[in-house]
Amino acid sequence: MPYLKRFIYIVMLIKSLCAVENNFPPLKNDNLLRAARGEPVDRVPVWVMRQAGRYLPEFQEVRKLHDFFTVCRTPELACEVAMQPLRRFDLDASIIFSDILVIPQALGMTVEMHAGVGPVFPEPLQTPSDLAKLTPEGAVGRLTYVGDAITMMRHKLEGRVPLIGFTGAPWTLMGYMIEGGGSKTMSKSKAWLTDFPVDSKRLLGMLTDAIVDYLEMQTKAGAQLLQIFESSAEHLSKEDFLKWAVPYIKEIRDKLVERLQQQSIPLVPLTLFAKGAGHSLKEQATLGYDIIGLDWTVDPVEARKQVGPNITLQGNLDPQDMYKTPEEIRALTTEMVRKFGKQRYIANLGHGITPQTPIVSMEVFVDAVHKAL
Ligand code: 1CP
Repeated sequence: MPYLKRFIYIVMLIKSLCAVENNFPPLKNDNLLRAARGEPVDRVPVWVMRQAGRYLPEFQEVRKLHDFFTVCRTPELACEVAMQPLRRFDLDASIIFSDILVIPQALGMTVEMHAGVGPVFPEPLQTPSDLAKLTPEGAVGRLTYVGDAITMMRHKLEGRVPLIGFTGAPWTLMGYMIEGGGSKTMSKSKAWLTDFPVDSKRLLGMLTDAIVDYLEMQTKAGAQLLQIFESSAEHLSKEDFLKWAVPYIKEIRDKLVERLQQQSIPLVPLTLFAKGAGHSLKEQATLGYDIIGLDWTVDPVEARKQVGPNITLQGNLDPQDMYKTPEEIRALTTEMVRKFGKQRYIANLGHGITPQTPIVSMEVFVDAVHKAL
């Protein structure tokens, strides 16, 4: 029996190492990864949150034929839409097409995408007794389609640019699961934090464990950088952010490091994007993340002072600036890049690109980043 166990262990180890290698084509443009590691870059790398999305007519065409989550669950379709922005723009990274809400789905919740509304949970969590309905066992096994899409995308990219994987962070996912969709106030989720602190911790812990499994799986599938979206940090006070978001974000990184070390799998760079948490950059810089994403409310020079020299910053043009004239976009982008500087910097918007953004704005933004320095 011990021999059988050892044999299975060795087979699994070889399998996981092969998965990491996977014979992917060599990387031609590694500026993103070099920026993440603090190495010199040929040019400032740029990508855009939601770069595959509704502002692209070719994305709309795919969506006319297929439901949103069908696109996420079908690796060919997920790769096709992830490739779309790369065909148009000289981007330095690709991001796998998926959504943060696939984790609540894997935990047994129904999530629908309603046109013009966004995500809707027909049966959100109403009271702590609803936690019993969640199915954390084997959750990552219900997300293998994301790993399959990542592996396929690495091959389709032919080494052109690195591939980013991502997840929602626990507080943000908890918010969607309780509110039943996007919310302007997060009032129900905040009420959970005060009325049911023990159950809130249980839910956040359950999400943390699922996220660690999910990021491990994405790394093995071939993701070259991982971004954690704590998009709903903006609803928390500094005190609550440090209490209800930060410990889980730290735990995710610590557990992932340990898990990958045990299997001798190299850790990829990690980005923390906590929207609206510019009040806690110093604290964010202590969590072991390589890159900190900034929204547009944060001044680049001030952010650098707060995080110190050993962290890469990402961001942070206001997505609404993309509705300005090409001349204005170029001027604002150039100014932004010059404030951040060439080292340890990844250009991006300060949040996702919005659906009505003109295509020409993206062209100008990407070009202005590359020409700024
Ligand atoms: O009908 C459609 O086509 C829906 C539009 C859409 C798209 C293109 C949604 C619904 N999700 C996505 C893709 C998506 N979502 C990506 C793809 C990769 C990329 O190109 O960047 C990513 C990274 C996300 C992440 C995501 N989903 C976040 C975190 C980032 C952020 O914007 O803060 C959040 C909060 C979601 C939830 C979600 N999914 C979709 C919408 C419209 C929303 C936000 C809803 C709301 O809060 O009101």
